[in-house]
Amino acid sequence: MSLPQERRLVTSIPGPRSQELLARKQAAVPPGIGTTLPVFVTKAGGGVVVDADGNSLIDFGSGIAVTNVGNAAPRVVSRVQRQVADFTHTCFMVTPYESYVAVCEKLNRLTPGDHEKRTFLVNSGAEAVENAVKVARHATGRQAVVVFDHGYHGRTLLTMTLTAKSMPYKHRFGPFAPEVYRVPLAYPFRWPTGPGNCAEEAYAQAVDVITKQIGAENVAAVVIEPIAGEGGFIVPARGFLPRIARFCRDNGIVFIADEVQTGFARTGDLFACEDEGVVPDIICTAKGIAGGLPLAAVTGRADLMDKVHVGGLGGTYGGNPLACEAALAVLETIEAEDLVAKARRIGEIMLPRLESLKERHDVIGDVRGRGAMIAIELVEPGTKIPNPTATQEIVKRCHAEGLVVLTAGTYGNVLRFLPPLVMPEHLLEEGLSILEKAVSMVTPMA
Ligand code: PLZ
Repeated sequence: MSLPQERRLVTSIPGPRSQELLARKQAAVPPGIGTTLPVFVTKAGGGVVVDADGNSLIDFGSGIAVTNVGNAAPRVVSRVQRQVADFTHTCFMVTPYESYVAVCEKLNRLTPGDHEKRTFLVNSGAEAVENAVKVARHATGRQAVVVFDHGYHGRTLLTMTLTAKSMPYKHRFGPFAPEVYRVPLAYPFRWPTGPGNCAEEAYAQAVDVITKQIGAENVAAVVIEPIAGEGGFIVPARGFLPRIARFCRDNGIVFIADEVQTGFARTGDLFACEDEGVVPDIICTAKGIAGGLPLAAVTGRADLMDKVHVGGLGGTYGGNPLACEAALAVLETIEAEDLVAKARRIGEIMLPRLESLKERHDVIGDVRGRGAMIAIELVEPGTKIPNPTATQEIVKRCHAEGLVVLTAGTYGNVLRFLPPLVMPEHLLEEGLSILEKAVSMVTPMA
């Protein structure tokens, strides 16, 4: 790793050069494109991002769960460099190339289930989810799509409709796509009768809506994140996902796992569905798949995928050769560096420290997550009332100290941690110390 793996602050955050660039951004880019932390990046790698003022920040965001293998990861860089000099694009649908096929073969082999599969490649997570729904509708001849409370699936018309949260994703962007129905998610921390019966009760309620309000025979697909990402890193109560998957199987409904955020070793398994042995009919992947190059994939049962007529799927850039080379490098890196184990180790370091922080500060209502996908949910002390104000204050302090952290959650009260899986442990520990200090400054000890 060529970049020094250290936190180093040489200006305030953001520094003068970043502030100048921010002013240019504000004049050139609409405010609809937000900024979490206005430092302009010049280099990144391992566990750090370096900004235009020479500050080196600890990265607990991975560009929203993308750079699992690290930024500018060596294998990604060398494969992409070779490819960019050979050819940059032909369009796979015009004149194909091997790397696209190799990525599809690997995903067919590595995704859950040993049934026969097919994969095709697109550009973004939203595009993958949207295509998965197209395949499910085509294959079943049905139209309804079932999604969950707190779900996030993208910003296109269909995926924005599938997304639960109005502000900022849907507000004044309607009318929305038809035939989308929402059912409860087994959210243990907020389940009215407590976490104990959450899986069973949420499942019963979901099935009630599906069978009584929609009609199971009208449902093409159920789309679910095995851990809800933008919705607040909600790990569904154990047993919920397998029950939903079985209901789908029994009713001819295509079970689509949106693993856009959870995929590629992030949760301590290659895919999050593996944790409960759930085998989706279709799995959507993106983000971590190509180390930062834009790529996404739809992998599904061959009998479903093969139903779509010749030419019914595609796009100009889907499976761009640079992105495919990057994906092959990512898969090599995950294996060679055992990033599944690294993700687990990150969880083993983070969870106990966060649990002990929760003991000391009752502003933390819940600590949750798996592997390197970890979050804390902030509440008004002694209650479950969401505390977005404290969340923002903690984030501000972390940013000022050179720790990149992101928020999430339907109520804007979740701090989420997504370190690159190659993060050196001393930076992980240092990042946690910054967070602990920020929490204690915002909320005195209980
Ligand atoms: N499905 C589960 O997490 C993207 C959104 C960032 P795209 N999440 C980050 C933002 O605010 O736009 C995401 C996801 C899940 C689908 C998507 C969509 O993936 O690559 O952003 O289209």
